[in-house]
Amino acid sequence: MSPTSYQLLHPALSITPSKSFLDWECIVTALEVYLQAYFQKNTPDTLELPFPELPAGHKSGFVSIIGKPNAGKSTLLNQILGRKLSITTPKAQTTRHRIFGIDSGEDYQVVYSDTPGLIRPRYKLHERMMGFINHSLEDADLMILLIAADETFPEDDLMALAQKTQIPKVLVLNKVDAVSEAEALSRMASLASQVDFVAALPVSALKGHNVDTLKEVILQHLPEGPPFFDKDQISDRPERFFVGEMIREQLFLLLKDELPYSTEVEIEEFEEDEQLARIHATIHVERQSQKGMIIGKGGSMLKKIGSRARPGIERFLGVKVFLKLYVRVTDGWKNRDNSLRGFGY
Ligand SMILES: Nc1nc2c(ncn2[C@@H]2O[C@H](COP(=O)(O)OP(=O)(O)OP(=O)(O)O)[C@@H](O)[C@H]2O)c(=O)[nH]1
Ligand SMILES: [Mg+2]
Repeated sequence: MSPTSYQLLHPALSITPSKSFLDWECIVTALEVYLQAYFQKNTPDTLELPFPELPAGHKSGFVSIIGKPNAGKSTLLNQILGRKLSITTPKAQTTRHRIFGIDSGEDYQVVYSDTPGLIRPRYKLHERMMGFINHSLEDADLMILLIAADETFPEDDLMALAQKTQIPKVLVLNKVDAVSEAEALSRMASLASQVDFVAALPVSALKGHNVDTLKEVILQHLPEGPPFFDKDQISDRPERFFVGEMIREQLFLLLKDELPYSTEVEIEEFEEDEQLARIHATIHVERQSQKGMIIGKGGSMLKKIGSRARPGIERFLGVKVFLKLYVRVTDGWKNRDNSLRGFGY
């Protein structure tokens, strides 16, 4: 992974193409020009060094959390961060994007990617979701292969993905609280024999068991390097993204059967001051017949969605929230390029 925010040279420093790159005189002159310009721009009280002071041995890297739907990837990310960032529900395919969760300490920064669960795509939204998994692996330094100990479906595609991914891999067997010790051990042994892992450990993401050990193991396998983001930054996504996710979480928790999979949330208005956030959000559905189900009798379901989502949004933003929800039919959005692009897929 090459950090774009820590490029070695300022863009202003360019060497005229007519000169040879081995023309040291030219390089030295260009450096002098750059340094003069740099120090002129930065008077002593605004001077910022291009490289911040870092403790010796500072580590950093990108870690992708990969697994099947419902394995507990988002729960693990939240547990690692010590706060709720990614939404989690008992329904599969809750996460649809790649979401950065940034864990920083004095001498490290780990940028975790929560990803959608690996499935065989059935429509364009699925294709985009699977694209996010591949994309997250392209620039990762390490892969966490997260497998639920109580999962009974075959994991062949996941193991194949792990086998062809040429970065260090850590096997994490999650939900060990839901199975016996003997079951967990035999599952670990069978999975560990299929792929070359640098480490393997059982965890309970829900209860937090072994998560601190996992963090230590990850740091051991990351390279030394500077942070990629400000140390107080928690994600790459804006607040409004997480607000949309928290509304979508309620759709997954409250709506039955396949209906949540036909919904998408779009934040239309987001105004926040020190006391209040005014948020208008539209819930898109695929068909007219689904609109009534979201609204419910006399608007009861829509009201329930709003009142269940609001406390979490208030905790997240730290202010009171005025939330207005609308429902709109966006014909077959899951399979339309334009709609998907508009929704950030
Ligand atoms: N018993 C138990 N349940 C867990 C554990 N970790 C997660 N879960 C539950 O498993 C369900 C799925 O968790 P998520 O974190 O949403 O799973 P995910 O892998 O992100 O799922 P997708 O986003 O759909 O791919 C939720 O109901 C969690 O509470 C665990 O360690 N033990
Ligand atoms: Mg998830």
